[in-house]
Amino acid sequence: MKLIMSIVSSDDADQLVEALTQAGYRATTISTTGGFLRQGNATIFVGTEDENVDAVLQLVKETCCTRSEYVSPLPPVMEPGEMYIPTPVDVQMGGATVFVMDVVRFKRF
Ligand code: 2BA
Ligand code: 2BA
Repeated sequence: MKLIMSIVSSDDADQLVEALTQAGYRATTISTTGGFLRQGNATIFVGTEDENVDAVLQLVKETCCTRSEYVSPLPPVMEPGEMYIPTPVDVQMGGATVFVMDVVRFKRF
């Protein structure tokens, strides 16, 4: 068994969970925050048998399309008198960062 952890844009999360549940997979969503942009994203966990992993990854790929956006990262912690001029950076939004992990034990009580 594998645990598939997909970090996706909050905008794509509902659609992905819908696609997963319609295809018969079970999923859990938690609200998360990216370390770089410090904006909300969503992390979706799917526990499933090894042979389903590729199909789940395909659903993630189809649902979470990549788009490019200019955004300003949050300002760093400043000393008094220091000035911060925000420089927007071009980042790829959407898409998905996916980790597939081995499940040592799966229990339901
Ligand atoms: P964030 O950390 O908020 O990053 C958002 C996007 O900003 C990243 O998209 C990437 O395009 C850009 N970015 C991040 N760190 C950067 C840096 N040091 N310099 C320049 N650009 C940078 P993704 O790579 O698609 O990542 C989307 C979100 O997935 C991340 O949000 C983070 O929450 C998570 N993530 C990505 N890689 C991860 C990893 N190796 N471990 C844990 N979480 C990860
Ligand atoms: P939910 O997805 O909201 O599911 C609540 C309950 O609905 C489940 O209880 C199960 O009894 C039923 N259920 C869910 N999906 C089903 C399906 N495709 N067919 C038939 N019945 C279904 P639990 O199995 O005790 O799960 C409780 C919560 O644990 C789930 O909430 C979900 O958040 C998480 N979960 C369970 N199995 C998971 C898995 N394989 N991967 C990720 N999260 C899982």
